[in-house]
Amino acid sequence: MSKILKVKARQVFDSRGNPTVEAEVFTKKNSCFAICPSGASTGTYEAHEKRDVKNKQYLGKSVLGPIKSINTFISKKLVGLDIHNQERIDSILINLDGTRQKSKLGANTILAISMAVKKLSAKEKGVPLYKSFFVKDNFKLPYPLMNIINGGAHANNGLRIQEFMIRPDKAKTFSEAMRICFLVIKQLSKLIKDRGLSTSVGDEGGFAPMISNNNQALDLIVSAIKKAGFKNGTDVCICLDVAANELLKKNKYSIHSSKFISVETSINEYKKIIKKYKIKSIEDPFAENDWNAWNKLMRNISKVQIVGDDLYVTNLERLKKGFLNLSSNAILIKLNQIGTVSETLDVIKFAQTIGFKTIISHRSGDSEDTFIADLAVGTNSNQIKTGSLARSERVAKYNQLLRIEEQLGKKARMNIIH
Ligand code: 2PG
Ligand code: MG
Repeated sequence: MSKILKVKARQVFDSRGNPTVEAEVFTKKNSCFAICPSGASTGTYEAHEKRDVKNKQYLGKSVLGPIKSINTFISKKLVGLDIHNQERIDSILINLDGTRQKSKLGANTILAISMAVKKLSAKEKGVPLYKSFFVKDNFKLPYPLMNIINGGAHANNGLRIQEFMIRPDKAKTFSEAMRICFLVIKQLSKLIKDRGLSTSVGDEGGFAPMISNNNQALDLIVSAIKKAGFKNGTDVCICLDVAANELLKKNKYSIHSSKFISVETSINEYKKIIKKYKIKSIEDPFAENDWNAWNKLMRNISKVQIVGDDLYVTNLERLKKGFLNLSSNAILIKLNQIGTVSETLDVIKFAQTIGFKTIISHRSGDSEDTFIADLAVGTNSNQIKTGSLARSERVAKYNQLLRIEEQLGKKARMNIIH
């Protein structure tokens, strides 16, 4: 047993320059800190992110209230607890809040502590973080879902789809996966420049050229894959995050163009682009309450990974509903959608039991914290979505996975993809 001495929080900044919570937990000999990320295209059912909305010093975005809660009464409640008893600590935090969506204390307040506790427990045991989750051996590296063109709420180019990603399905090692993505991105950069467009990047490090048509973006990616010497659909696969919550109006969607069309017509359009561009994964193809649309899509297509993000918000109850409704075959996992490490692990375990692929994800507002890289390996998650090879807060996660791969040495294996 190793007792918590104190918890200290401070306000730091995320990759969009917004204030966020950093919590540092101390035992007698050690300390660890963790930083909470923040989303832009958030789901209605996500746990609450608490900010000082009335404090105009930081335009209502500061987190001085959450910091104060941690430094005063929350710290007191945790002092003396065993750092290795994550579930007990998390359940105390959940009960201290006592609301369904953690609206009293804020999931950002709670999660920063929960992650710091997990890190410190591993440090006290002298094991790397990835070895402190439920996988104990045969560790596998996740396939990167690299977001190389940004649109939607993450850029201001007018692209309807939020994330255009590549996944290097044929890579045999994580380093090779990185090399393949690197080569495609360099080609894409050239192609964008050749068209006289800007190669500046969006919130997640992907290019954000001023194009407003999905197919134009997809054509660019197909050319980049080819120019890099790979085959689209086998070596490298195109994956999308539509973030369709943002594209819904009166039961109609404007996913494929600015025109709002029915679910049935949207599905037909999906079928066309899946075929034309050999798309292998689509996240949030429809909105968070449109369970029927999700089910229709699942029954109409095959061999495509359908990922629930805003649909499930890393929430066990919603995942169970989606499973019974045949809504998807994969789930995106974001710690701050639910608010504690223990609840996140429960969702991952359940998802894996029902045969869903688990994809660990960053948020569009993120930080140098690399917790999710270890989480992906330590939970045997098939994929990780953490932006492009640009912006240090994104690259930091990939670099951590390279370190883990090196540590595992000959034992390192890639996860299964299909
Ligand atoms: C998403 C995420 C991460 P945000 O929609 O999947 O890419 O974006 O953090 O803005 O919700
Ligand atoms: Mg998403």
